[in-house]
Amino acid sequence: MKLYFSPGASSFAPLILVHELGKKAKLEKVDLREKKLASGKDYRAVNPKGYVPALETKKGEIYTEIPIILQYLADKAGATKLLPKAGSKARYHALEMLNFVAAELHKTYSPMFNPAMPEEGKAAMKQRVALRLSYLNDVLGKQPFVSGKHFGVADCYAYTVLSWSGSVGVDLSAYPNVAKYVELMAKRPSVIAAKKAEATAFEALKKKAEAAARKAETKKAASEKKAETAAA
Ligand SMILES: N[C@@H](CCC(=O)N[C@@H](CS)C(=O)NCC(=O)O)C(=O)O
Repeated sequence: MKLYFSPGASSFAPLILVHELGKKAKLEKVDLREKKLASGKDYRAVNPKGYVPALETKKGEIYTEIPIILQYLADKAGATKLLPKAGSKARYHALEMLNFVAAELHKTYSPMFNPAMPEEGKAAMKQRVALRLSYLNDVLGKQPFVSGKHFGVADCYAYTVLSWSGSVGVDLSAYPNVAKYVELMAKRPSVIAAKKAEATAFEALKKKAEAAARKAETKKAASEKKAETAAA
C-alpha cells in the first residue's frame, strides 16, 4: 500500500497505525502548496480534495479522511484491540473519540498554522483548544489512552495533533495528564518508527532533487562551454 503524506502533517496518524499493525507502506510525499507529487503529477488526480493523507491499496483503491483510513486499516487487519468489533458498545465509544479528535481537536489546531488567519482568530482558536484540552485532560486522568485502557486508533490521531502544540504556542503544562500522555506516546515504538520512516522518505527525496539539480547544472555548464568554443 501507499500513503500520500506531508512531513509533520496529519498523515502521520495513519502512519503510526501502519507501524502499530506491523505493516509497511510506501510513502509518497505531496507538495501541499502546489498540490504536486515529486514526479510533477497533480496530486488532485489521487485525492481531488488536495489534502493529505490518502491511502492507496495494492488493488489501487483510494481511501481518504483520517478516521476512515484508520478504520479501514484496523478492520482489514482484524485488529479488534486497536478498534473494537463493529456493533459493539466499545466500537461506538472509540468512534466517538475519533470524531472528537477530527472535528474538535484537529480542526481547532489547524487554523493556528494558517498565515492568513488574523491574530484575533488564532487567539479565539486557542481559547477553543483550551476547552478541548481540558476535557481530554479529564479523560486521561481516568484512563491511560484516549478511548480506554488500551492503545487504539484514536491515539494515533490524538498524538499527531497534540504533538503540534509547541509549534502553535499551546502550552500543555496546564494539562498535566495530556502532557504526560504526549511524552509517553512519543516513546512508543510505532511512533518512533513512523518518525524514522517519514524522515527517511523525506531525505531520499531531498537527495534525489539535489542529484537532479547537480545534473542540470553540469548539463548547463557543458552547453555553455560548447557555445563558447563555437563562438571562439
Ligand atoms: N478531513 C481531512 C483533514 C486532513 C488535513 O487537514 N490535512 C492537512 C494537513 S494536516 C492538509 O493536507 N492541508 C492542505 C490543504 O488543505 O490544502 C482528513 O481527515 O484527512
